[in-house]
Amino acid sequence: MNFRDELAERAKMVNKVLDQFLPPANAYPPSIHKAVRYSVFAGGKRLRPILVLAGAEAVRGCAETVMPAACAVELLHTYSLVHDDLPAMDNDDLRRGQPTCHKVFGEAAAILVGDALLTSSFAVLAQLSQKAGVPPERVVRVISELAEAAGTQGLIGGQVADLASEGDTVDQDMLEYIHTRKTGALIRVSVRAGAILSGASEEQLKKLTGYANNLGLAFQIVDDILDVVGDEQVIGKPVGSDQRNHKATYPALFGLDAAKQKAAAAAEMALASLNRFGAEADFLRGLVHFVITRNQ
Ligand code: GRG
Repeated sequence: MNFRDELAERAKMVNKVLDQFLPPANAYPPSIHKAVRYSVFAGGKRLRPILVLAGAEAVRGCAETVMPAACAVELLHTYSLVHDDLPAMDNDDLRRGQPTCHKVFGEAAAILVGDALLTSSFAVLAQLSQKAGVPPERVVRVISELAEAAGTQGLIGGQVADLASEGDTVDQDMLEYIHTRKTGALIRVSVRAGAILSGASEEQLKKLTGYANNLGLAFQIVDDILDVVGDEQVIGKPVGSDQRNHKATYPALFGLDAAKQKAAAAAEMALASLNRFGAEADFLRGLVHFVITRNQ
């Protein structure tokens, strides 16, 4: 199986388990469950859950065991997208190639969908010990790291800084502040979660954190580049929205060519972080190539 097929296969496995975790669309009250399912299954690459699985494999853990954590991260990620699209934030009409949650179900529903996804993310994680037999101290550590990644010094902090700097000229320090939190925090905790739940040593975690930081940076730069040169049909959202919204991006600050070079350099650093790992980290290596060459 080639790498892209393998990715698609893993995304399919994640979707199957997500489907089992979420209440059926007709569970009472159906309006919220329909809207939750709409947002989760509207598409999406499933990069973060795939990183959880690959993080586990890199330390010779079992992907199946950490699957609930993979789903938990995707639920939390989807919450952030639903809330980010709201009129009070980015006011976007399209996400993952589909009308955004608030466009279909209304604003109140979209706020509640985000709240429900965030809450269920932690509920799913908390079951890991009982259902998959993972030592409780590992589960608690991951719950704590995920909460931190999602909080005011992670995702929310990055979002606040991003919203506050709209229309301003942003320097490199602020750009990095925003992206290490908005994008980096969740990517980092994904890789770490898989590894922590599988009993990684602190030395392994350090290397995997270096990998994830650089992968997150490469991912964000490519995201910014796609907003300039991407195909709207493929990326599933309007091209040029960063520029229209005066967003801080790598191409805006450094130019397109320098942004591409920075993405390539971050990809190299991500690969270098895996030097001491053997074939068990090959999927993480493949993901670097995927992130740097993706068109969506
Ligand atoms: C509302 C707390 C809060 C945070 C919102 C997610 C986010 C923060 C903003 C969305 C805009 C954006 C460009 C964020 C950077 C992270 C990012 C590139 C998200 C999109 O991730 P993909 O491409 O999405 O993995 P899919 O749809 O494939 O899951």
